[in-house]
Amino acid sequence: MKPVEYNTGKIPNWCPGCGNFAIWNSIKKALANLDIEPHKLALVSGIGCSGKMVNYVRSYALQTLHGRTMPIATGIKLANPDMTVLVNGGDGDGYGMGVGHLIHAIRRNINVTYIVHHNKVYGLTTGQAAPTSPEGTITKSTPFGVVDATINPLILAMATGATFVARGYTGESEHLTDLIMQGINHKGFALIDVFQPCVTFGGQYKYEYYDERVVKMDKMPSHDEAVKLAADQEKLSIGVYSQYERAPYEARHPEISRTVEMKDVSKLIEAFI
Ligand SMILES: Cc1ncc(C[n+]2csc(CCOP(=O)(O)OP(=O)(O)O)c2C)c(N)n1
Ligand code: SF4
Repeated sequence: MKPVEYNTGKIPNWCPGCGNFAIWNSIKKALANLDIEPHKLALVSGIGCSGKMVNYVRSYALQTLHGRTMPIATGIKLANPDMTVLVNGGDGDGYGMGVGHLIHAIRRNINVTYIVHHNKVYGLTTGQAAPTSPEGTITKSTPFGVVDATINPLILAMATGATFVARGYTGESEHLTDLIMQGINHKGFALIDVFQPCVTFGGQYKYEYYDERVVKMDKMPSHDEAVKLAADQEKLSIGVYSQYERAPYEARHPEISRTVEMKDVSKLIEAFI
C-alpha cells in the first residue's frame, strides 16, 4: 500500500494550515509502512474538526457521538480482534466529555490506538475553552480567563496505568508517523497526544509557539522523569513517555476471542423472533 491509496477522494475542509493535515498524512504513511489494508482497519472518531478524519482515510469508519469513541472502539475491537482500530478525536472530546470512557479503556488495556488532536480549544464550535486550555486563557466561553485547573493527559494516562503513552507534534510529521506506527504495533491501549495547532481559533498556541518549545526525547525516560517532563510547560518533550507489557483485554478474556468454538444459537434467536 502507498499513502495515497488511503485517500477516499474527499478533500478535507479543514482551514488552510490546520495541524490536522499533518495528522492525516502521518496516519496514511504509518498505515502504508505497516501494510494495513483498508478492510483490516476500523477508524473511529469523535465530533469536532478532528472527527472529520473518518471521511478522509479509506477504511471501515464510524463517527460517533461527542466523547463516545471509546465504547464504540472497544466493541469493534472485541468483536473483531484481528482489526486494527484507530481512534481520532479532539482534546475536548476525549479529555472533557469522554474522559470517563478514556480512563476505563486505559485500565482495561483495550488494544486500540488513540490519537488525540490537542489544540487547547474546541475548534469546530469556533474556539471555546477545552480541558487542556491553561488557566487564565481567554476564549469565547471564558472571557475573564479559564479558572479551572488544566488536565494533563500524559500524567492522567500514566497514573491510570496506560501501557503506551506518547506525545507528538504536527510540526514533526516523520516523528509523528513513527509514533503512530509504534502505537499500532503496541499490544494494548496506546495514547498518542498530538500538539495540533488550531490556526484559526487557537489563540497563541500556533506553530510559532510550539516550534520554540518542542524538543524530541532521545530515549524513553524513567517514570519519575516522565512525570516531570510531562508537567513542564516550557520545554515540551515529544516521544514515548511510557511503555510496558500487560496482556490486552481480549487476551485476558478467552471467552470473547473468536477462537472459542461457536455454539449453534439458531434456537435461541428463533425464541426472540
Ligand atoms: C453532546 C454534544 N455536546 C456538544 C456538542 C457540540 N460540539 C460539537 S464539536 C464540539 C467541540 C469539539 O472540540 P474538540 O473535541 O476539542 O475537537 P476539535 O474541533 O478541536 O477537533 C462541541 C462542544 C455536540 N456535538 N454534542
Ligand atoms: S477551526 Fe482550528 S482545528 Fe478546526 S479546521 Fe480550522 S484550524 Fe483546524
